[in-house]
Amino acid sequence: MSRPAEPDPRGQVDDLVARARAGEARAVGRLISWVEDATPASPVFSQRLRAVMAALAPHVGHAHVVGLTGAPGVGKSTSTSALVRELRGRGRRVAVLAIDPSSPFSGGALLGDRIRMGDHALDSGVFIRSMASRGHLGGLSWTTPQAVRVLDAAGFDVVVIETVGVGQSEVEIAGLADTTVVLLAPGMGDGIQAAKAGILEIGDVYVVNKADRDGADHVRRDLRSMMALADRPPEAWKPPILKTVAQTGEGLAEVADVLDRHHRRLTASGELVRRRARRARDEIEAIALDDLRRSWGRVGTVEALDGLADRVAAGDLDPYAAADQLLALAPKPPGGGPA
Ligand SMILES: Nc1nc2c(ncn2[C@@H]2O[C@H](COP(=O)(O)OP(=O)(O)OP(=O)(O)O)[C@@H](O)[C@H]2O)c(=O)[nH]1
Ligand SMILES: [Mg+2]
Repeated sequence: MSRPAEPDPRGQVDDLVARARAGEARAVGRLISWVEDATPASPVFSQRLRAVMAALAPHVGHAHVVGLTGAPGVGKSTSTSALVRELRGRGRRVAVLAIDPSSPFSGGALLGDRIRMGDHALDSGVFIRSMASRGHLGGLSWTTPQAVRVLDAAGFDVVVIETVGVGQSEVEIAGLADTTVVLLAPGMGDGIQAAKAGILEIGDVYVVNKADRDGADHVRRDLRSMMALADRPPEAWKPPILKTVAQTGEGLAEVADVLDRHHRRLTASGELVRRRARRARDEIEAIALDDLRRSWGRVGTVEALDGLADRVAAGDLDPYAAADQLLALAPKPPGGGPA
């Protein structure tokens, strides 16, 4: 990865975006690297990111963003690979972002994923990228939505975000995706575990994988009875519970069908637009708060915050008045719009 001394001129960004849109995988990969590089507070990289995002903006909104989550070992990577094969058979261009929220490094699991994904290595209609989450804001890095933007603008019909369901990451992925697929498997904690993890609220589609093993029907029954307790308006989407054997691809055609059906439903009801606006809202907020925090660093507000904290702790000042003082220290945002 090259580290330029100054931001790339706008022309270079436009050229790269044009090449990405023409289907050049290297250009897509480069843009995602730029997105990742921008995470540490660096004015040079973040200025470049701004230029990239401005160039992409007119081209986003086409891709169906599918989040796929589930406990470690349920078969997410195997399922993703099988789903990619199914969607390719239907002529779709598919991108996969495999996010590892558990560590800032790409570990052994991701290496294993790469081998499994190797099936698609020579297919230009498939783009696969592993991203280590830096846990910048919450479990999933906020670079994820930016990477999705790159893939969307590059013309992929489906973008699959695959992440292991630990902690908050599955809730966050549901916030990023148009359609959230929750994967389960027999012998992995089953339904009770599911209820605990709060996955009953996030799934648009449930898939019981490893249906070749004993207990898959039991998991499905458990899930179905728990979902029956949920309060849903009669016209609401009822999350289907499918069964698959990801290793052989069995059941993946049904998964692809249901994904299409959900996408059509979201589009027709206007929910797609609402979900995307909600997502954009979160993104704007994250970027603005991040900028604010960084600007505090620049004007020495961290020291001021320490001082204010001491005074609040001593009962000398109330936290609201302290927050007002802190905000008053932040420099005003540039008035001229994006650079
Ligand atoms: N019997 C059976 N095994 C499967 C099936 N799908 C996946 N597996 C196996 O289950 C293991 C885990 O599969 P992965 O696809 O790596 O699961 P994962 O959810 O991506 O795992 P992590 O990335 O570690 O969270 C592998 O040994 C797979 O070969 C299936 O349908 N049936
Ligand atoms: Mg995996």
